[in-house]
Amino acid sequence: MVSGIVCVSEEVAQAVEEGAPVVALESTIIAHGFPYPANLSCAFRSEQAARDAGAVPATIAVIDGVVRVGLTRDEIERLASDPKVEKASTRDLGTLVAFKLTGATTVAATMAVAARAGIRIFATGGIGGVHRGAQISMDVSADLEELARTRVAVVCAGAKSVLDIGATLERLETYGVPVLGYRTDEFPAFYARTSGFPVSARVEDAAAVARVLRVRDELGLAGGEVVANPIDPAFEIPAQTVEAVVAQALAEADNAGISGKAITPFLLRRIHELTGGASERANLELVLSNVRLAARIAVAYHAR
Ligand code: PSU
Ligand code: MN
Repeated sequence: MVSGIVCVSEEVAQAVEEGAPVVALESTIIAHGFPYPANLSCAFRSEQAARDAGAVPATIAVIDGVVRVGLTRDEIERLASDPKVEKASTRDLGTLVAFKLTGATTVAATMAVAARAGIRIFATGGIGGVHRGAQISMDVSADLEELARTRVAVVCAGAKSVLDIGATLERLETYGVPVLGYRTDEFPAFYARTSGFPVSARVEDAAAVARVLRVRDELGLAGGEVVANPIDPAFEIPAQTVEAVVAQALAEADNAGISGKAITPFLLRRIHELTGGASERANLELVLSNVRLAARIAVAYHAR
């Protein structure tokens, strides 16, 4: 227990205490990122991938009003199968705990909790960002605000092209968040390896990322880092294919009047439905690849 309302599993608490490698994992991806039972398999395989690469996985969620870092199998099953589980961003943490509710944490909320528990590295699929049309809707994910203030590195496959990727990168630059391209000069677009936009720096291995994190710690810089890891070419879906599907999903969301926190889950679900198995497979593989990289970064970061 970090406090009466944050419960860290024994395994994670011991690893943090010893300065051993730990990788935080989010739970919105479980509750709202994949259909059941693919979500369950993604969650369990992610935890195993972290272990296989030498790090302790710390999946984060709010369960019946308790902020949990490191979940049991039953808790993960519940997040995967209970449709009533809410999507929880940073703003929701207070109410979920105060009112004893259950929520699956987004990148933003997971970062906030990970930092509180002393975890420096986090793996996910894709980050939220500036939505297309944000000039009017002002829909910008709280993930970017959290990256601006919370010192946790987020290993991801970039951002989905449902977002305005150029504007997302501009906002990260404004916030002083480095975007480190893992063996790439271009920011990846989730299913596709390229987006046409440059990263702020290229890194060749996990040790280089760990060095950057340590320097940023030492300089006392606020905020996190984005580590952008392009999807394996074997699972990549061509940008034009994705674009057509995204355009259709966005039009449907618009027609159905869907907005706010519901838009991302809606778009993810429609993209999965419209591309059949391909996008689900790609999504799973890129998550696992991100977890493996995050674990290697954690191992390098904690080796002193
Ligand atoms: N992007 C994905 N898969 C996801 C998400 C984003 O490719 O599952 C989830 C993450 O939890 C992310 C959240 O933090 O959506 C962003 O939601 P919003 O745009 O409402 O902030
Ligand atoms: Mn939003």
